[in-house]
Amino acid sequence: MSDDAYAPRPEHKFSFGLWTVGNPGRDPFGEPVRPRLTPVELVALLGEVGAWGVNLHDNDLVPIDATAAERDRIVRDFRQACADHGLVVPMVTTNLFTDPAFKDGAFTANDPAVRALSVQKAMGAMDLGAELGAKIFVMWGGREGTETDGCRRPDVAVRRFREALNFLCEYSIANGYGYRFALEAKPNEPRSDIYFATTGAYLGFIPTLDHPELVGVNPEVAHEHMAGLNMTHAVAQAWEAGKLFHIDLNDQVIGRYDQDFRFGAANPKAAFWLVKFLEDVGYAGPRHFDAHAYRTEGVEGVKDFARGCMRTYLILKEKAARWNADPDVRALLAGLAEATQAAPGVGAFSPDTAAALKGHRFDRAALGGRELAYERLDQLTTEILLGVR
Ligand code: GLT
Ligand code: MN
Ligand code: MN
Repeated sequence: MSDDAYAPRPEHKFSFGLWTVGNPGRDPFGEPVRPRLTPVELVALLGEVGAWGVNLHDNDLVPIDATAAERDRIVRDFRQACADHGLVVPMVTTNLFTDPAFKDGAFTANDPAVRALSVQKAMGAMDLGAELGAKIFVMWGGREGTETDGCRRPDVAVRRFREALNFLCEYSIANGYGYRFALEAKPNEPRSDIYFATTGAYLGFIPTLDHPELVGVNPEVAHEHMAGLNMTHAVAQAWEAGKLFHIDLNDQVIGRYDQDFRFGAANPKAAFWLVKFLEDVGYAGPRHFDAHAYRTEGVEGVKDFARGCMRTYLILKEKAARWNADPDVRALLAGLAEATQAAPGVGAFSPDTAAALKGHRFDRAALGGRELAYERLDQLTTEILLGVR
């Protein structure tokens, strides 16, 4: 086991939500196909497959109607299970989408009582997470959206979301919790349209908050793909802005239903570019797999699913190192970085640099005629991925 190059180790920071390995296989057309494991049993399963962390919604662990005494007993048993199986709780979140009270959204709902309940529930989840040692608080606004835009003006929803988040940032500060909030975008499902449909939308929203330094994003592969977008580009923009606070790894075919497939299952090349980016820049946060096993699987299949997510990540990490070291790839990249004709640099603006640049005569036809060899570059990538290089 330990000489397996693709065996998960704690330093890889692989985590799973209780709701991922705990997914019983219900879909809109069919009943559950797997037994519902308890949180303690799920921790044991994650320990068995070699995960490092377990994430949760408040109600994945504590039922929404639990008494204070029940809550305390459940939390005590869960902490003990985490200690027994060597798991940490890096991230928590709150479920603001399952209960019918949230059918019109939570922080953005029209009823002020629903908005207040949502903030109250989020505070409770923050208390719970702090008790479990979590420092990342994910916010996925699954019900923050519409079927008919007659119900509210969308800019009002943005303001309501800001007000709630500002309140919760202050709550974290007042209690010394040290949370970093990670906003997770999704374009649709379960609402017809969800506000802040993409990671880019959240990156534009964060600077308008009272504590932008506490707030970043949690991009998810499937959610960017549902919007027809390039996940690696979204992640790169978040990273470059210092806002990649968490990441949800899974897979999704563009144009299909909300699939939440095992990481790399549908688009291995896109997964490769993503892993390569995360490893090249030295992303040091959790690698969270927000996915679930096919509905054909039982408990053993759930373990296969979880092991597969981590194993694929580590295989792609090895392929990325191979790509970076490949002499033909390196030669192509070095050639591409070379200027083919003398030209003034751009650099910092000054009247002199601007004048030099305006006066320079470029051989534009030569620039347009240059062959870039991206076909060869991509074929080399494909051959590395297919294992013949
Ligand atoms: C839900 C959703 C995920 C979110 C989770 C956090 S819950 O399963 O599909 O993408 O990350 O609330
Ligand atoms: Mn999802
Ligand atoms: Mn997610």
